[in-house]
Amino acid sequence: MRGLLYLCCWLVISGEIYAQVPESRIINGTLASVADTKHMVSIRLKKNDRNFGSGHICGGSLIGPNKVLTAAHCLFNSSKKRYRKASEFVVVMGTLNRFERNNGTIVSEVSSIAYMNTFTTESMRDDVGVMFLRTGLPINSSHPTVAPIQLATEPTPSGVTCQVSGWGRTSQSSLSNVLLTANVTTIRHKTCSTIYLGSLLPGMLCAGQLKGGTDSCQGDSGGPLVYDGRVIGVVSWGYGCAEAGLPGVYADVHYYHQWIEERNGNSALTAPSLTHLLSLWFGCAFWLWLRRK
Ligand code: 4AZ
Repeated sequence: MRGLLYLCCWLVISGEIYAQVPESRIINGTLASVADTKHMVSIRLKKNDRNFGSGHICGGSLIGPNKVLTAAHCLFNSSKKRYRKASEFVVVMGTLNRFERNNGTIVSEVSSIAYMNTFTTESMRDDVGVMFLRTGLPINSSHPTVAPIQLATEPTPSGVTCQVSGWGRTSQSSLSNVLLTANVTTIRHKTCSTIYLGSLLPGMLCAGQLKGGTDSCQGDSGGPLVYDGRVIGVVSWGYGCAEAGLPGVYADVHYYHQWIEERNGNSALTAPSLTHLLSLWFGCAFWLWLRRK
């Protein structure tokens, strides 16, 4: 009983420290290979990317020529408590070093975004989103360093080794310049529920190493967890990073695959812009004026 009390105190205190000094890292990763990470994209805020590479906020996975899978929380501006506009982002793919831009690098504007509208930052429930690119992968031509990855078609077994990749924080407590990959093991939902008590919801998948030391972290969010050549998870949250007994939590791609597949970028739910509405209004007014008696 006493032990449990100490554990709770420790969790709360270290949580407070973590909240103030984000101590995070794709921890214990190795340099990624192009062959294994052609689907990896860097999601950036345009306003911070004037120095190419410095606007990186999240990872994502190319899942179609123009379609990127990421986390809903990557699309959310938590200080303004609203989702960002598609025009605030730029997506970069095809280079391992996020500051490098060469013949293989694709830099794309974002035409639209979609997110599960049940996502909340408090619960991290349904942390899934997609982005549609203006300049995606050229059709009918193979690209040396960019290729989409397929979604998981079956639930992932527990106890299997997967790879998580990203430009997220390293042990130096800053973002990584180069893409890193780490091996993590999937953990049974039931086991992980006892670790995270009420916080582990359906649609969440845990992976890590129970001894700690290897994990995804801040800046890796939205990025892929890959098993058997398919994306099975989206980096979402965790209690700190790489702490022993506290695995990373991922949005379960198989759980959300129908929603992800159904998004197609021409959502009828997209609000018409003010300029569209105004031009429609003036058009009608002009037509009526022409037809006046
Ligand atoms: C984050 O803050 C975050 N250890 C991402 C992943 C993990 C923890 C935190 C998993 O974006």
